[in-house]
Amino acid sequence: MIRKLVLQWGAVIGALALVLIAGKGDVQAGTFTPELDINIADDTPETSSEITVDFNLPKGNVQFSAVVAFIPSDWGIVKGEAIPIGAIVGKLQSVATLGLVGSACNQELPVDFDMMNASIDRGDTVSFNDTDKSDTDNTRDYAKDINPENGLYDSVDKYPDFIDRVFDTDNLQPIRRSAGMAIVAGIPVLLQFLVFEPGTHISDNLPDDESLGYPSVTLLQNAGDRDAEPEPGAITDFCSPLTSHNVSFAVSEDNPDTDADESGYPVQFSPQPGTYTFTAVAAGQRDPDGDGYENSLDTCPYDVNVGDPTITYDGDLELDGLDAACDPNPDPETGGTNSDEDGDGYLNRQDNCPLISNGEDTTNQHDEDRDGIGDECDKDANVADGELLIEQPTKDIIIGGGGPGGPPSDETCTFDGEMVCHRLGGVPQTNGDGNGDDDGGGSSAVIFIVIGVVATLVIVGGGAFMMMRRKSA
Ligand SMILES: [Ca+2]
Ligand SMILES: [Ca+2]
Ligand SMILES: [Ca+2]
Ligand SMILES: [Ca+2]
Repeated sequence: MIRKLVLQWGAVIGALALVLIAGKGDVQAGTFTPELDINIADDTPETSSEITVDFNLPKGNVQFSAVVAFIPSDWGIVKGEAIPIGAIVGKLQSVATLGLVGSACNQELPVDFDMMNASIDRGDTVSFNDTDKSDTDNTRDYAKDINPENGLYDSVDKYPDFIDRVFDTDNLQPIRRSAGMAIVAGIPVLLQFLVFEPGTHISDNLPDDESLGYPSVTLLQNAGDRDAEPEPGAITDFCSPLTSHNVSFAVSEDNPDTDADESGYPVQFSPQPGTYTFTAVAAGQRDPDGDGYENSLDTCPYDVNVGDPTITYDGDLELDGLDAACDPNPDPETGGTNSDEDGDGYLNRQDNCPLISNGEDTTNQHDEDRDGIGDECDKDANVADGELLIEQPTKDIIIGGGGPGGPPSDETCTFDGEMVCHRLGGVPQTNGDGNGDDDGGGSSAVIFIVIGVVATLVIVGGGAFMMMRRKSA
């Protein structure tokens, strides 16, 4: 434990050192060193056990643009249909670092989610928008409880339609989905984990190697939705550090918001004795000028900053949010202090073109290549600027003292007389368990689908700033 703390502090100090160097004008790529730790409460083979995942981004790192976690294919999981909708299957606690209303990144915000088993019926959907303008509550459909009114958010009972617009492949069917809601600054924030079959192509920028296991995708709000319309909001930056602590329960717990009894359903089963590798693939946001600040944080994405945007006044003496490297009026004595320099409705620190009007009456922040720089000021609006930093942390978990590995048996997967593990026919067992053999489970050409136990408060696709563009209450 002490060693781990030392390592973490080492990472923080390293990141700070880089920021200091970058502030002096050296061109370097942004730092991106996400940390993954996974622990299992009970290492007994073929039993239902709680899994804990910690996924953190140290201070000074560029923010995530995407995270997909992979669960070894030998892990056994109960299929989504075998657990009641609304049952609590886990919880996630996170601490995000935010910049509010154009200020530096100095707001720490703890956010907790109870994760509920949620519908995977893609034929029965709910919108992320407020489609019923006749009511007066201004609540968006995903955060309502009207259809049906049963104590569950409609985004638990129904499949959010925007999910299909996030991925680079059409018509992806998850095996399992869990959803949680937290109210942040009056905004209902939806967090989802979706688990897909091994080899599923999630994003053009991320690997889809079948041997990695089952991809578990984390979605925050409707980030990555190609049809989403941004809005000015109070959250103007989403910064590091970011911590997340995610617990996937051994068995489901009762949801206090419903009348039904949803407790005691197994959530997942450990495999046979062996060593299994969990993998996370994370992409960091781009930083074309190499000053250490990703485009969503950098108001001068093509110029090395004078100061550090996470520190108040640094490089921005008049506090308008524009770094002096590209601020047309950086002098507090003679310049204007304009927190919305181009007057387009987006504060400078939220605006993806802070010097060119691209507000809601024009292109509304459109960013074709999704690099965090709006089309209106992007040197090439069709080619993302800056390197995509990819990191792939792993964690080995030993079950039953180690062994040849393999999925749990049918008997293990039986609950209340039903075979509850999800199985796919005709799909060869993959070897993503890290034990270097062919799993020895040849007779069972059976795949056990694994829930999204690995997750973090991050997003696939368009970057963290979608969260900031929800209107504040
Ligand atoms: Ca810059
Ligand atoms: Ca300034
Ligand atoms: Ca603008
Ligand atoms: Ca762009």
